[in-house]
Amino acid sequence: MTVRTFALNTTAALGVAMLATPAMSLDLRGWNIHVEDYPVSIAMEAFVEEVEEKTGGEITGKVFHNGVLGDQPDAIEQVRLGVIDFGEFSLGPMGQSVPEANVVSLPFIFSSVPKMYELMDGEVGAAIGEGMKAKGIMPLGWYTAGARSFYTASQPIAAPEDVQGLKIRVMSNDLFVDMVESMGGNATPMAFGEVYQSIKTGVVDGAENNPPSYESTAHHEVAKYLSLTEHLIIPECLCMSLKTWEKLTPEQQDVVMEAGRNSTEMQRQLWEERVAASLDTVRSAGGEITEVADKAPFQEAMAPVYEGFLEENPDLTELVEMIRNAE
Ligand code: BDP
Repeated sequence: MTVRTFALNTTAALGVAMLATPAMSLDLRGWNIHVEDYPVSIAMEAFVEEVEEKTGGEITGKVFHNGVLGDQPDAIEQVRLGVIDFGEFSLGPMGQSVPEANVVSLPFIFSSVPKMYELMDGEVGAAIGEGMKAKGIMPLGWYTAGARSFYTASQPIAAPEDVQGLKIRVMSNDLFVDMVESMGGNATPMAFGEVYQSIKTGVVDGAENNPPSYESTAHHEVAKYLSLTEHLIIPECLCMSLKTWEKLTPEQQDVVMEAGRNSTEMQRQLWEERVAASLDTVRSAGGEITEVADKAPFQEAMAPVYEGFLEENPDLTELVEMIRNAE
C-alpha cells in the first residue's frame, strides 16, 4: 500500500467512526450584543452553566458579550452556517432571513408584554419557530425586550408629527424604515454599536429602543428626551444553530431545551427590575421622560406599514390576524 492510499483509508475509517459515535464533547461559542450585567447576558451565562452541569461537562460553552463576534445581521448568518453555535437575537433583524419573524416587527402588533408572552409561548411562537428552523436556527426560548420608544437629542415626541424631518436610527429591517417614514421622518438603519457616536456627532437626531438598552449604551447621555411611545414589542430568542443542534445526542438536546426554558424564565424576571433601574438611572442623569398617554395617533399613522407588509406577504395574513385578534 502506498503512503497515499494508506492516508485515504485512514481518513475514510475515521469518517465512519465519527458518523457512528455522536460528539462526546463540544465547546460552544455564543453571540451576544449586550454588556455583561444586562438581563440577556446574565440569563445566557445561566444557560451555559446549566448545560455544562447537566451534561457532566460533555458540552461546555462561552458567551462572547458586547457584540465582539460581529454585528447582529452577520451573526444571524453565522449561526445559520454553524460558525457560531448559539446566540440571543432580536426578531427585528431576524426578519430579514426569516419572513415569519417579521410579523412581530409590525408596530403596535402586541397589545402588551404579557400578551406577547402568551402568544409567543403558544401558536404564534410555534409558527415563527418553524420558520426559523427552516432557515437553520433552532429556537430555545423567547426572551423579552419589553417595549421600544423614541428618544432624541432635541425634543420630546408627543405626536407622530414630531417625528417629521428627524433622522432616526433603526435596526436593520425595511419595516422599521417604513415605520419612521410613515410619520415623515428619515430612517437610518445602522449597527447598534454605532448609535452613540452618531447621535453625539449629529449624524442622526435620535433612535428608538427599550429603557435598558437606552441606558446600558449611555444613549441617554447624548439624547436626553425619551418619549414612551412603546411602538414596538419585539420578542428576542435564545437560539442554537441547527448544525450544532444536530451534533447533540437526544439526551443532550433535552438538557439544552430545558436550560433554554429556565434561562428564559430568568431573563423575563430580571427584565422588569432592569427597566425600573434603567429609568431611575436616566432620571438621575437629567433625562426627560415623557409619558405618551394617547398612542392612537401613532397607531393610526402605522396603517401604511401594515398595508405594504400584507401586500408583499399575503401568506402571513393569518399570523398577523392571529396576533391582532387575540383577546
Ligand atoms: C436591543 C436589542 C438588540 C438590538 C438593539 C438595537 O436587544 O438585540 O441589537 O436593541 O437596537 O434592544 O440594535
